[in-house]
Amino acid sequence: MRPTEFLEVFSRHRGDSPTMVASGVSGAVWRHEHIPGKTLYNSGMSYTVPACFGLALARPDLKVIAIEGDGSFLMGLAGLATVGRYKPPNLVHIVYNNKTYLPTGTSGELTSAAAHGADLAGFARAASLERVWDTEDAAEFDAMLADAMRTSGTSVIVATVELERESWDLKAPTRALDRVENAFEFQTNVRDSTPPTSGPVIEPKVPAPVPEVERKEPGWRAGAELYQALCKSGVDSVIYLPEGVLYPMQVLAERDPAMRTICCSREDEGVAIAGGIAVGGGVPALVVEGTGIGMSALALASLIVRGRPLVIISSHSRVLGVRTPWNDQAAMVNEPVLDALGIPVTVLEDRSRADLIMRETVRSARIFRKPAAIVIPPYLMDDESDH
Ligand SMILES: Cc1ncc(C[n+]2csc(CCOP(=O)(O)OP(=O)(O)O)c2C)c(N)n1
Ligand SMILES: [Mg+2]
Repeated sequence: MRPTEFLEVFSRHRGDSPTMVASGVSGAVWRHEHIPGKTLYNSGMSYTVPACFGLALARPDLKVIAIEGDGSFLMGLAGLATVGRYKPPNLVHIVYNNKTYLPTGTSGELTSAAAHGADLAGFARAASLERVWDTEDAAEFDAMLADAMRTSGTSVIVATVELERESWDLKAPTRALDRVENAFEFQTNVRDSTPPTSGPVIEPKVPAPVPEVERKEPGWRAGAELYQALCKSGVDSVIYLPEGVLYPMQVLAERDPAMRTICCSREDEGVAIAGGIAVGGGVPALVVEGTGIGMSALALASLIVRGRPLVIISSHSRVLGVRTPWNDQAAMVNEPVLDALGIPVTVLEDRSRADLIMRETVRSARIFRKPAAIVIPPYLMDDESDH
């Protein structure tokens, strides 16, 4: 299909659905049919789908659309596996597959793996997604998108689009789009979208009391104390990747039916999921090893630019961090990366201060509309210690 056909089909079916568009394809969607508040542009190469996934979880009353190019899709394969694991019923994932990177304003000759046999729909099926389509035909794309918009489930449509650079000059933009303005417009629009009367009602999450800790392994009593503090702070979503120090907290979050708990496949993708949850009105916490902060600089920068709150709980600090030789990298990249981004950090040196520090960190993240971090040194998880 031609790029203009792709955009025309999308405009006809999108309705009121909030749409995030990845870097690359953003320019085309913006020029063709900018509707203030409905579309978030330049949502990051691999972070668009995770952010839409987070928004879909936080706002089950909305159908959320992600559009990304083949290059972004390939960069985000780990996040695709997470979406396949949870399969939210209200996510439509569209891949604009021109098999190249950056065709606009360039020679358009630098191809992606999609031009060399990588089967994008095959990746989606391998991620255990069931509603996956692949087409080169505009009429088929029309029928598939219509179905995806009216049917419950996570749908993936890989639309192969011709490389036809002239059709990108659709409508000249009247002014450059401001990234911050666009983010706030989008966020306000999502907040003000009222659930349809026939849709599911969103119940506010009330954290259940933490179950008694039956396990005797090291760190479980400490983990329960920290998890209880997290629940009391107002956090309603935990996004984590398993790791040794914070493992008990992560297990307790998984066991708590009142906590929206998501296991991500990469921490940077987890940051983007948390950002989507925040756009949907949730209060997310990222619970990860310091190494994961090292992977997440760009994703965190994106949250800062767009004014999205996030509480980060990350293990290993630069001074109090290193117990074993293999923790050295976590200690090297945790606080230094947070500092470089201007993210405020408190090292929780004593467990008796957990309630206070978590409550106030959540408050700061929400008021400043940006990430705020609590760093957990490993000794804090020693059950027998006074800390
Ligand atoms: C992490 C990262 N690396 C590189 C870029 C620069 N970049 C912006 S758009 C783009 C191409 C994306 O390719 P694709 O998703 O296929 O979209 P297309 O350009 O074909 O529309 C690149 C490499 C970026 N935004 N982020
Ligand atoms: Mg492309």
